[in-house]
Amino acid sequence: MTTTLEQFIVEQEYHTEDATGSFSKLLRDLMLAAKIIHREVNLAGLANILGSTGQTNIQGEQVTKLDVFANHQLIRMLSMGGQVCALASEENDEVILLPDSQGKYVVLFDPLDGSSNIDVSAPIGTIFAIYRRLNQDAPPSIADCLQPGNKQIAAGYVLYGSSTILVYATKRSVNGFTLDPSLGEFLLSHPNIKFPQNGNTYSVNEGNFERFEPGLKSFLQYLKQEDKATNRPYTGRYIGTLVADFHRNLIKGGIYIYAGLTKNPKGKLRLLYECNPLSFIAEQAGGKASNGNDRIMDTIPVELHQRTPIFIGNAHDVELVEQMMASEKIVF
Ligand code: AHM
Ligand code: MG
Repeated sequence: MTTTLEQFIVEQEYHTEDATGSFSKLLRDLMLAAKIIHREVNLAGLANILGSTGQTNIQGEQVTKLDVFANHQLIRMLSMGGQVCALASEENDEVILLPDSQGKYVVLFDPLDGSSNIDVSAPIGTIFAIYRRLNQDAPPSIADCLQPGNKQIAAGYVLYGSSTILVYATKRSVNGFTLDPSLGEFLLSHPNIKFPQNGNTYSVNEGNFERFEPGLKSFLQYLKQEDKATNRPYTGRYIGTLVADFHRNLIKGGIYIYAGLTKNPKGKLRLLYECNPLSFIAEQAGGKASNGNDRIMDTIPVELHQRTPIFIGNAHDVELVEQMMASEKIVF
């Protein structure tokens, strides 16, 4: 039997205490934004939407036309939908507060992850994290957006790849829904996702090898050695779109790494928009996410666009790299 995302959401709502429909409505708003972004992504190359806007964002990165489009769609859908009181986007300098909203939720997102892959028709994605509003009786504030990842109630991503898949996690389970373009519906294709235990993929930008700390270099060398019992050598796969690399490793088993570098100890990826939501999904799927020392989701955010190193994937791989880095510890 085929289950649509819509049916799945209604079914889940039935099992939750929040039976007011507010959370389901929020998910529907996200789903609609995802379909609109999917449509535009599939036109990239035909419509005049490739390339840069000529501007840079708060992170100093080039902003592409599709970044702007995706960001605009998400902000529009979520702020019009009435279920959120605050939003934060990787592409906006400041939080977006909706003081007149009675919305119970807060959404943080990376509208288009992997922007540098747009112009080469490689996979890109959208990542989102959902939190509860801190105080229903007070106006929303930046504090609503600076909650630690362990307060997430749900998280997900949409991967615009060979097909478009929406993976969505709650504390109950992680499920994947593939978009059937002929129906315009996301259909349940990957129920109850768990990291396979025998995966042996590693994903890291090895161009940075000389900038890695010694323990990480040792770990990468270890992965390349021959040993049948531990499935080594591992296979190296790196697309350069976090969502796509994470998704492959979630389905096949493995580890994704974006470490601190000698000149850049916090690495590149953003805690609130990229690392927290994927960490939530990883843990619900039986995996682990660490900054090299501690659980990513226990980090207390101090600023909106804060970065963190990330080691995410199968628990045994993440634990091993943590151990190897601890035994050859250096402080950048
Ligand atoms: P962004 O496109 O949202 O700015 O995300 C940053 C991207 C990630 O998707 C990807 O994993 C990483 O940057 C790749 O960085 P690098 O080119 O340094 O390997
Ligand atoms: Mg990103």
